[in-house]
Amino acid sequence: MDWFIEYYNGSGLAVRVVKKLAEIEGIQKVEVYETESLGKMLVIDGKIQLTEFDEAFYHEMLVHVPMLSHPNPKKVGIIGGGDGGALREVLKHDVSRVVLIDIDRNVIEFCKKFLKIDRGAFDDERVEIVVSDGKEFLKQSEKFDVILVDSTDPVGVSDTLFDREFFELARSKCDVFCCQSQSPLVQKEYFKKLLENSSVFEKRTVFLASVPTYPMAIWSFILAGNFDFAEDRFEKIRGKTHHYNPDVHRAAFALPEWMKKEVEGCI
Ligand code: AG3
Repeated sequence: MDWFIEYYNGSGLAVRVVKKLAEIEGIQKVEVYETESLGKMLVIDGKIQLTEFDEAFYHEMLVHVPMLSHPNPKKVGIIGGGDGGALREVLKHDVSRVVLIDIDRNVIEFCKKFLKIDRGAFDDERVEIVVSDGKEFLKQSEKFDVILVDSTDPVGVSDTLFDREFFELARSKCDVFCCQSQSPLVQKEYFKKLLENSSVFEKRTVFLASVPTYPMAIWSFILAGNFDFAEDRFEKIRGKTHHYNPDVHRAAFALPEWMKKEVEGCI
């Protein structure tokens, strides 16, 4: 058996793989592996995007924190997220329309076929799939109650989702916004860039989640716009989550001292 290794800055994560299930190269290199102990694993351009072992930790936090911070989210936009994990979580809410905008058709088709973590979400009648650059899409799109950004690292095709112009557009197109904002430990420059550019929102904050297969296991998210935690609405999704609950939601906003120093002056 081989080891798949993702290297960070002088450290990394090794995952033993049983076999490669599929690979395709288009605008990104997309690989799906069967691993020895973490289930299936999606890798894009050499970077681990998810494993079945802990994808719920990430997707549930990216989705339920903002969804329960909006009073009544009916229309949701997901930028990126071609694996369908975030889409699956959004559909647990009482939504009427979800548009998923991913730039890479291969990711969507591949994940549908080999990963299947969407658990049928792609076929839900409330869902529309758009293959497009997220920023270009927003320039002409309708308004959403909630916009979520489930992107890859800001190298290559995701780059446009990290600049100020993108955040300005996003602000004009939703009430509540949430994006993944990388590892605050080993990807500080990405995190800082997002923090700075998201300042176009009057109100914004950072929360954290443990995602063991992401760089250094601590992942950050930015929540922005007109958000306010409506805890009572958890009743609607109670029993449907693996990771998320209101205690975890509240705790995610508690930042350790080193992190407070990182965001000091920005938030
Ligand atoms: N995208 C955010 C994780 C990026 C991980 N980066 C890395 N391993 N260098 C997750 C997409 C899953 N829907």
